[in-house]
Amino acid sequence: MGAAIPASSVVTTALQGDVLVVTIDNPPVNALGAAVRQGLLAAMQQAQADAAVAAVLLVGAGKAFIAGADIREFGKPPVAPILPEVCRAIENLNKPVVAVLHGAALGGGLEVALSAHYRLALPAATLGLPEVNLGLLPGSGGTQRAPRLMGVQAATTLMLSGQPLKAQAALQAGLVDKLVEGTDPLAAGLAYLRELLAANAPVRRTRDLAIAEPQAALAWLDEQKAETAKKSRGLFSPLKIIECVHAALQLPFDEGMARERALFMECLDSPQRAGLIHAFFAEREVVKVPEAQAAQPRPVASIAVIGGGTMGAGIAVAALDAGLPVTMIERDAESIARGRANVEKVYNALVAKGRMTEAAQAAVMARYTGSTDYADIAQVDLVIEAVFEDIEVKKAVFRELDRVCKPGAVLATNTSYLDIDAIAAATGRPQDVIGLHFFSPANIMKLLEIVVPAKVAPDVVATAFELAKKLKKVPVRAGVCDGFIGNRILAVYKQAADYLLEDGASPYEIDAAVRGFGFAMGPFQVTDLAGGDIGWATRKRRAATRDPKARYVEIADRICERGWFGQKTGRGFYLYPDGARTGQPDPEVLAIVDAERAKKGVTPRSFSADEIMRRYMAAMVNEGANVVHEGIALRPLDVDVTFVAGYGFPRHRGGPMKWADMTGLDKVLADIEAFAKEDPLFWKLSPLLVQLVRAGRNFDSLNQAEKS
Ligand code: 3H9
Repeated sequence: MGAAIPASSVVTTALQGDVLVVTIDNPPVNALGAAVRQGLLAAMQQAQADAAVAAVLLVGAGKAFIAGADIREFGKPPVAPILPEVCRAIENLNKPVVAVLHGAALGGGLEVALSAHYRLALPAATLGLPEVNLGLLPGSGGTQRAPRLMGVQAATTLMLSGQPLKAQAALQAGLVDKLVEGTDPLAAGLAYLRELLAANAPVRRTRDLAIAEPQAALAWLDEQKAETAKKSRGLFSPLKIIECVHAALQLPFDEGMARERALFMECLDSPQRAGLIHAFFAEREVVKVPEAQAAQPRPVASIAVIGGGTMGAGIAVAALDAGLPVTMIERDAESIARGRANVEKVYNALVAKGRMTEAAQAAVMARYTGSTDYADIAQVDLVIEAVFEDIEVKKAVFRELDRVCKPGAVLATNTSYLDIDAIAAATGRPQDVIGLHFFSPANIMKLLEIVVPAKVAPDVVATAFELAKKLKKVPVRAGVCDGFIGNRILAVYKQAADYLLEDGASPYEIDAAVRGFGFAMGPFQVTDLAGGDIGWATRKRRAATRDPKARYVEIADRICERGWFGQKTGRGFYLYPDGARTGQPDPEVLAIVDAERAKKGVTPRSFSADEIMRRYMAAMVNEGANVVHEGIALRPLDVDVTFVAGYGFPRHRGGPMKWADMTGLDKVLADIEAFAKEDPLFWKLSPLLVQLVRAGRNFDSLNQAEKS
């Protein structure tokens, strides 16, 4: 710590009697950027040097204590002092240091608190080490100090889950010393410090504590290692966290810290860190759309859902869970009963699992009304239509809504691919009509595509984004086209998978390659889960408009013709004997595939997992580029969020466009050019991809350009 450190505006100090109050004030969440680290270190030097200081109180201004390291700094050259050094200075101070936690104390923020000698929490505090969610590990002593304070098992679980603890749980776990009522951290902190000083409380360094029952802890940790390797499915940092805790058990504190630092740097350098941090920021950028920034949302205090099928019921549950009253409209008494049963089924399952009480279920269902009469929704603020996917049926519903709904009500359709401009045109108020495309099960899946037709008013778009927040969804703005962002791109890479199948890869090889990349399921498993009949119906509907020159793979049709629709019929691309949920390869399917290849005159060739993924991803990225180029997605990051939140794309790869950036756009382009030699009609380079490669730019440059 040699050179003098400049005073900073983000960390201020003030003497209150003999207590030096050190306030971290770096909105919005007091992240530990370089200036904060410098300020904290300077404050410790000041406290050490000033004889008038008897003790130090660390307090966060605003809503958080400290939400962690400044994530924006990762990947850039480090600026001194690094956080472990700041934490060491706090811990080494010869005067008692108290941290008072009133909001988020996360990651490096909690590590600062663990370096203090005493910790006080207010009820709203949340304490966690969520670094694993960013591909990292706690890198400022968290892996060494948390086990000393709360034991190996609780600390490891905290770090591997990334889930924060509420104040009460943190108190029980030994992470904080005291919990007091109140909302004023400064007053509470000063009162606590006074108590400590009155009692002559000593400096108490976490580093000096011994870890409880080290032998048992070591044995438990070894078990966790195998378990974690299985559960983390290729994730890099969870096993590194275990290694750090091992070091905490087996090495002196300073050596443990050195080990933690080395492993932290490995995580920092990993592509998974880059992917996960991209996903973190992208999820926060997607809400920044022009309409939501320009207009105020309309108030939404009540909702109607038209249609009580699986989708309508899921949407109703999502709205009920957000505390809204819901009226569901159905055709007749029988359909109302079915819709209500679909909603109740969700809550019954929660009650059965002990995750909801019957009284809570009754309270939620009291906000739910079923009706056959559109007049009952005349006063609702927002309507979501979820009826059969047929444009004429939907137009009829919207004409009815136009007739009954109050002026200014938002009229939304949950269509997956129909033309929302045409649906809006069926009403006399197209400015109020918008697409809200939920994903099934709608009460669980995070993604909500907000589809913006030509004539919609900006405040209706803003209302949709506000609703998404209330429903705890991840909203992505999409333009009108067949399939919007997600299903449009899916159709293309599914086609690439079908071509691979006909050219020589088995469905099982393709699914395994896709799982190996990090998806939970491959495309043929997804078809079996969703029901093969759904895609079959779409293909039949589109047969008349299909380009006769385009390659069409009939294998899925052959399978559907046999009534093999996947899990629900016991067989599809896989066999599901006795209602099994995991499929087994089916030799008869392979025979069908062989027969189709023979019919088309295809001599099957083999594809490695890498070759499969190159085609699969190239198709996804190329169509993603088209979607951005046409303005269907605002930015590449909107495509990324769509796939991570709605299509099982591995979060640690950031999304398809981030994957392409990390792979190199020139490489993706060269692949597409090579594939185009076999099938130029399918493999048409996206103009945006060509432009970017020519300019030596990547997709992220478009994300950044939109920000400025
Ligand atoms: C770490 O600490 C590593 C150390 O162990 C070792 C170091 C050596 N940095 O989420 P919100 C921004 S790793 C920079 O919408 P909320 C966020 O982008 C870190 N910026 O609010 C957004 O900006 P904008 C471990 C950050 O109230 C704004 O703050 N910590 C950071 O819904 C508001 O965020 C974490 O992983 C940050 N650390 O939720 C915690 N955090 O307005 C990450 C937020 O421009 N953060 N921003 O879009 C969170 O979980 C939530 O932000 C939090 C607040 C719960 C705190």
